[in-house]
Amino acid sequence: MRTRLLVPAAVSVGALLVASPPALAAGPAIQITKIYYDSPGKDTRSNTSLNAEYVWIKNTSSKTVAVTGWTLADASRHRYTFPAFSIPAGKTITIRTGSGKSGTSTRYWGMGNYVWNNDRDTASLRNAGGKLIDSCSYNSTKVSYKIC
Ligand SMILES: [Ca+2]
Repeated sequence: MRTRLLVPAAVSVGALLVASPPALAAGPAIQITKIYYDSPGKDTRSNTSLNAEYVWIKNTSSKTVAVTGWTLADASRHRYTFPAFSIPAGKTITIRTGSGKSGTSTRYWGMGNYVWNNDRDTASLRNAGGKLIDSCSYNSTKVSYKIC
């Protein structure tokens, strides 16, 4: 009886070892995929201009992921905190700097000034426990956005 119980356990361990390498290679399930940091035209601080600054966050996994309490921050510690919110499998959401009506695909930070520096900055995505999930840095004035 003891021997028969050990067999399924050994099979499970083997299955986990086989499944692990592709999961690690894929990176975090929730990723920062783009930062549009230098909104077009002059930085007039109009709401339209503020909202032309944005970050894309994608759920690259095959499952809905709850991001309630997660934060997106720049290097100067401006911080957006997600309310009760989930990102469906494979979907990308946009976090815009200015004000607007937040929905399932676009969230508005509600800032009255720009968050993302036009030359260099780092975006950090942390879970509700403060663990770093993903980050993306840029350092260029030649382009207006960074594909992460
Ligand atoms: Ca900017």
